[in-house]
Amino acid sequence: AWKKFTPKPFETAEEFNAEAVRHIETTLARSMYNCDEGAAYAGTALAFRDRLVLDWNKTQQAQTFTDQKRVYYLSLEFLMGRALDNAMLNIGKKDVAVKGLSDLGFRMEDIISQEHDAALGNGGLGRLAACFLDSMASLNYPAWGYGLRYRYGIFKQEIIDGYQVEVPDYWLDFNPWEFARHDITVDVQFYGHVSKYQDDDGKNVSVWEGGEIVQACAYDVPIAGYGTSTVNNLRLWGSKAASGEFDFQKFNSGEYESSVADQQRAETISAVLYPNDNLERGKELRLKQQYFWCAASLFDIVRRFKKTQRPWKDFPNQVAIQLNDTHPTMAIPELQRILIDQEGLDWDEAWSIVSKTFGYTNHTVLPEALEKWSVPLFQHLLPRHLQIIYDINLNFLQFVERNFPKERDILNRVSIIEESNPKMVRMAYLAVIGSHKVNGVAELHSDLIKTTIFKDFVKIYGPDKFTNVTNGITPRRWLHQANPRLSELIASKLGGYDFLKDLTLLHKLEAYVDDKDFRKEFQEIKYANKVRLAKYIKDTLGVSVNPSALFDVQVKRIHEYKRQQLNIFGVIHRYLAIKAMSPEEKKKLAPRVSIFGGKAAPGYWMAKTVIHLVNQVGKVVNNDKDVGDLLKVIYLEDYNVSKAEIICPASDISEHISTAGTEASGTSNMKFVINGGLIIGTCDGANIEITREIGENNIFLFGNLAEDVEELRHSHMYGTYTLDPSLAAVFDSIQSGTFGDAGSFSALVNGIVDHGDYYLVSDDFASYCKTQELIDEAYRNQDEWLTKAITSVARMGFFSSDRCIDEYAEMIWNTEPLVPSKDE
Ligand code: 26M
Repeated sequence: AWKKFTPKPFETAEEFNAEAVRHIETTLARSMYNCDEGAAYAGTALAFRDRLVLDWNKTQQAQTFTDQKRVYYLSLEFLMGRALDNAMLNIGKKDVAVKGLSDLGFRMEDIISQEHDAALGNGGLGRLAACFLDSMASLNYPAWGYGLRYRYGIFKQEIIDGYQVEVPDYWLDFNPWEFARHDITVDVQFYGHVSKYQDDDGKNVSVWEGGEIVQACAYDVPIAGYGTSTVNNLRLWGSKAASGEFDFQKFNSGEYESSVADQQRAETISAVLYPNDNLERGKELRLKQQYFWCAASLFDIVRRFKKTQRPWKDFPNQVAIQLNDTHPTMAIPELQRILIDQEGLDWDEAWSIVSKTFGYTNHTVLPEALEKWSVPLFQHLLPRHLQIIYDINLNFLQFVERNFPKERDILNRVSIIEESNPKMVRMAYLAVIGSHKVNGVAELHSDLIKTTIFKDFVKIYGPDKFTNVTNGITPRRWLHQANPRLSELIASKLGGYDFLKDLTLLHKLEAYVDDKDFRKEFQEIKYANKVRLAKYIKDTLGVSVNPSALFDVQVKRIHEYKRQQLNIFGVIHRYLAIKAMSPEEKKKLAPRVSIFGGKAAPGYWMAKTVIHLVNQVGKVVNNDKDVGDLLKVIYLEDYNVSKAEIICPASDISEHISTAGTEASGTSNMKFVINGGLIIGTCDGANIEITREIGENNIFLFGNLAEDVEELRHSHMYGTYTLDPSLAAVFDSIQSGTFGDAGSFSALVNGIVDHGDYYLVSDDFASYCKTQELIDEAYRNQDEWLTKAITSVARMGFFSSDRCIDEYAEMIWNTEPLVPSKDE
């Protein structure tokens, strides 16, 4: 028999070093003689990984043994960022490693920054999935993430001559956080045709035959909880040619090249993350990715369930599957297919199981983002699933007809199949019909989906199928890791770090809002974080910014609805005002640094034009002697999770200024406020609930309300439309060539002047500029500003992703935590 392996985890700096050096010399086969920061990172990561893996194995064993209901979070995106600092926080012993590394001549900060970001996501949706994994593990929910193991994450952004250039993100050269499970594979079928047979009992059976097989191979990533020994699993699927398919005959018959080509075609499925965010493009490879991942995940989930030998009716009591947007909607017809074609259940029995298993989270109401797939493409790629979708639709429409016999058009409106040319499968409708709960991600958004895109479905199913779970963020990464000094200050007042597990404890900080020492320390921390960002700006862009200036930050994906154009037009307005000021007037103005960052989808020309404009404005403003320190405009290259961890703690004001009703929630708004920054924002998404929590005196709101947007748009088209005069002056300066070739920006300007100003930039411009002036004024009173910032931090307890996960568990998943036993 095997002897039980008892690990000797390091306790001291010396013991840590011994482990790290052992890994560098043996696991990596490197000599300590030339141990650089990369090797030191690897040694550190592997030393902590050893401790993680033991808890991981125990957690998985305990979950199998108790066999309670598990949650499966299906997401095409997990925007994880770096893992080492998070692993050290969750495992403990970071202090030991800091000491050990310093004995070897390294600084922990440098070692941490050696790691490549795991950037398997576009933006908010992918980062939300990462925060949810952290919270599910920290709260001890038996939960799995399922995703794709992209070889290339979101592209890296370079700014060259003021333009975005995309560079591939090959991130897998050294990744100590994944474990290839070469023994865990699933064969996934594509193309082919469906044949009908009668079985011995005369029952019709459909068989999906022919086509090609691609193999899914599991790569597992441990997800450690904070302050618990629970370590959950994130399973990412990589694609490769199936062994049966990889035709060795071809080798022997001289078709070596075509054989390798087949293999490469299979590997293409998991090669690259689609870089769109809130835009649907209907590409075949994207549908292939979706089905590949859904089929592999469902096979895995069903395989695990079948090991329990329970009857099928128990499936929804053992399995909750959450769909992160419509991207995993194929999981619905796939489970129905498994149950009827492979397990022999009849349709109704199967459908009752399927529709109790899934929950669907919607993240957008933008019509251009709603997924639709053409029926001919579907027919070609997934013929059996198309049949099943038609049957789901038929049953559903018959149900609707019975309940609404007098309504003629409702059937057309709610049909999963859009009767266009070509016909389209509406994935959001399929997701609603196949799920027992549908949720939006902030109150306003959850209300909006009930009155717009899913209005008819509220009538059909009643309002209880629709609910809200307002987004949140993990305080571990976004407070403690990103802002260790602030976290330490809070802990010193609250008597420890319990607030990292129960963020509502922050409310106790309000008692210190007048405490002199506390205020001073709080302010110093903000200043130090700004100094750090200023240094980063100097090092990367060569521009000096004054850390005492007001740092005004907008970092997020570039999208017209998020209105970076409103921000940069406001900056130009400010620039023109400064140019017209007397020296006395200038003295009264608070110096400002306007900081932008974010990626544009590679094919999104309008977004790329905005990036170009910001860079051109920066070039002019930053070199204008009349302006000096009063205004600087910065474009930070390649905004990602790790950069957000530096930027969020360093803002005075951040901008969340979407056209009302368009930003489902937003989550960076929460990250900025919890780090002691204030917000300028519209009444949109989670801004509304942030205002409710922190108080309207502590936020700068402006602009039209969601309920008025439709009418305003209508009046642009059919009424008299006058451009805001200040905005007209901004456009005049752009068009006179102040910021380089005016032609480059004409599409941007004309979209507002001539083409309906869909995002209401002109309607909100005056109120935006006015509010920016209020901010200037408020910033002059540093004492009041500080009070606002501290009060806001104290009132942000609601926005922890731990609260979200408990709400999902209670309202949607019906699951309980599995608290690890002490001796484990
Ligand atoms: C769709 C089709 C093809 C390729 C990519 C996509 C796609 C990818 C990402 C579509 C949407 C994607 O993400 C949308 C997103 O990030 N939504 C954001 O979700 C956050 C978390 O709920 C919210 O806070 C944001 O308001 C919302 O915009």
